[in-house]
Amino acid sequence: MKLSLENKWVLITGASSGFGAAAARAFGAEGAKLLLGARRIDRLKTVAAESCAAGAAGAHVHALDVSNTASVEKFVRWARKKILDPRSEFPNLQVLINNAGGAHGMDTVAEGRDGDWEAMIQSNVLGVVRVTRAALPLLGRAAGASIINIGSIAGHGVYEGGAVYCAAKAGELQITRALRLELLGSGIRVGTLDPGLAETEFSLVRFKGNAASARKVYAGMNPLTAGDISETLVWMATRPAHVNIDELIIKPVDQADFGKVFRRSE
Ligand code: NDP
Ligand code: 8X3
Repeated sequence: MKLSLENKWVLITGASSGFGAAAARAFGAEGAKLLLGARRIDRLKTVAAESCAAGAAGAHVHALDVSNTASVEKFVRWARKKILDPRSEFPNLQVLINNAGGAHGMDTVAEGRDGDWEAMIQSNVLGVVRVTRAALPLLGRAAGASIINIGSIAGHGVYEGGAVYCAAKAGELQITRALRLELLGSGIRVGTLDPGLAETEFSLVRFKGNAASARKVYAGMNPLTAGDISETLVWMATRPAHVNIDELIIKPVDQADFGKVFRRSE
């Protein structure tokens, strides 16, 4: 039977755009109570309002930089206070979605920049373990509590210009696998959702605001949407409590592999 998320607490990192924002709206539509974090607070507030309009039982926002331990700990202290509010009907975190991350640059190793490499490892790898370590004490007492990490097909292979991003997402995959071993017996479910090409702000960030380069990534093909991902996240979190969706790869039909993309002529 589908698990209900009504009035359950769901924490989403990187909720200011793309997958995270769509997930806030989708979990909101299930009647969940949302704890949303990212660096852009104005964007988070808009997402929170949209989530409430979609049906969320509440949506709260707080600044979060997953690449900074002090910021993560402050964010989770804030989340804990919200969850432990005596007026809360279900004072447990039901779902943790480690989504914050992305790619910075597409340079070869020979031309790569330290700042880009550090940002990718900090957010996609260390961000996941930092947030999970801090939030774990909040999880676990509710049946079907889940940690869902956002990986990528980049964690399952490599492409030129993607060395560090692919390494980071491969790191996320191994962290997910280790966590599943470490949490065996706790009842907490651990999974990773690993998408292929999806049109969000991902490429705009990767190409440092160059909209033409970002558009080219999706030219002539039908990419995934943020809604495809959020729908899948809700599906993973609402499986019966004894079911763990371990690793799920989701790609557009037009993408057979990284560079193997079917593009219609303009
Ligand atoms: P977006 O750029 O639209 O969203 C990225 C989100 O991550 C934003 O909300 C951003 O918020 C947040 N974020 C980035 N760095 C940090 C940080 N240091 N601390 C807190 N939040 C941060 O892209 P997507 O929605 O596409 O990306 C979401 C996840 O999906 C990423 O992990 C990405 O690697 C992964 N992914 C994306 C794919 C795609 O093709 N789009 C495919 C496979 C995986 P803010 O800037 O406000 O902090
Ligand atoms: C994003 C998908 O193929 O651009 O994680 O690396 S890809």
